[in-house]
Amino acid sequence: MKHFWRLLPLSFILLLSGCGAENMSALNPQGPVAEMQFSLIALSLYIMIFVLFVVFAIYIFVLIKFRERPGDTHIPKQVHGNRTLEIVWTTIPIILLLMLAVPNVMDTFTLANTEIEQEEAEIEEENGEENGDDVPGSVSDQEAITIEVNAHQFWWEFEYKDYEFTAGQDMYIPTDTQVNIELISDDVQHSFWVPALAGKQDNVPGITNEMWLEAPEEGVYNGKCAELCGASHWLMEFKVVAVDQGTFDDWVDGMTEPPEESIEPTNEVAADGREVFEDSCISCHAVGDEGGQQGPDLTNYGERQVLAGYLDHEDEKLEAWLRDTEEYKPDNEMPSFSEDEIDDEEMDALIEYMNSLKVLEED
Ligand code: HEC
Ligand SMILES: [Cu+2]
Repeated sequence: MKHFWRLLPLSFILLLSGCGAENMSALNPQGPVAEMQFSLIALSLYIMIFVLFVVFAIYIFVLIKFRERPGDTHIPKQVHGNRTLEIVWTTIPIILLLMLAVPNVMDTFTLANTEIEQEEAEIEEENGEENGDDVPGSVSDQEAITIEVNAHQFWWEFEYKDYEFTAGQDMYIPTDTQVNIELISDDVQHSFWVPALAGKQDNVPGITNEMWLEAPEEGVYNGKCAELCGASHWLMEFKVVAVDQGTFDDWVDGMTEPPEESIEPTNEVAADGREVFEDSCISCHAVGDEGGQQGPDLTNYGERQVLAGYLDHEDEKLEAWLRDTEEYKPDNEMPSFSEDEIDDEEMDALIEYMNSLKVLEED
């Protein structure tokens, strides 16, 4: 263990890379909100490093220069106060704190104001014809959309306010568009966190918290609950799926009016599956505008990135989940289904039906 200390930098790197999983790192910011927050982190880090070096340099200099030397019994000159020094060491911290405070306060207001980008977009639109097209990377010219995020033990519900429908687990958003987010909870406190897109904000029962984010590029951004909310808190994951505007419009159409096949399947096996679904599942899960809201909306289940937030989206996993939900998410609100309730044949039909639940055309 003599060289144990050598492991320290290594463990630090491992720690950082653990947080740096693809598309799930605040250190790899995407979009205006995350970039703004990252630059604040960077600014305070640089200031702290500067202070650290200056203080340690003075410290080491003083240690060496004024150390006790053998045979030196002379007592140094005794001083009381030094106006110049005191002014210097009061002014420098004030300047440093101002350098921290001004951008922090300004960005805090920008981030709290969900109208800001919208207003700028409108102004841009008004001036659009006169000064030509907008600057790339500047505020978007699309209208903002609003999503109400209702966090549940242990899943996510996304209500698209402008379109009046609900989606579960996967939050689709159009790229380069401001997405205003209203955070609520009906049970306990949760926290909505998509590290690559924006800092976290709490979902608090009885309060609506607001934030906004914007994704510059198409892709899947991982999100997670960041507030201990129960036994399966650590499995309470979701995805933000950023797609181009055209795909998003198609998705919205599909979610508001799912394909006929999802409601009355022509495929015989899927039709049997739909029956099982109507018997056992529809009271909690909606497909289209039919069904309960006690569990995630399943209108686009076939296109889910993962199952129940974190399981691989495979038939075996779905069956295992339905047979024993407790095994995969302790304390979750969904019942398990034994073979007495749903036999193997019905199970296969149900899975076939579930996989057919898609709203986007396959290419
Ligand atoms: C009492 C209400 C209830 C019933 C009945 C119910 N579920 Fe669920 N279901 C839930 C809840 C709540 C969750 C969220 C669990 C979690 O992740 O914490 C869920 C999650 C799921 C998921 C994962 C969703 C996703 O987006 O990945 C699937 C799939 C699912 N249920 C399918 C079914 C099927 C199929 C049936 C019928 C055999 C069924 N459920 C019956 C409440 C219910
Ligand atoms: Cu939670």
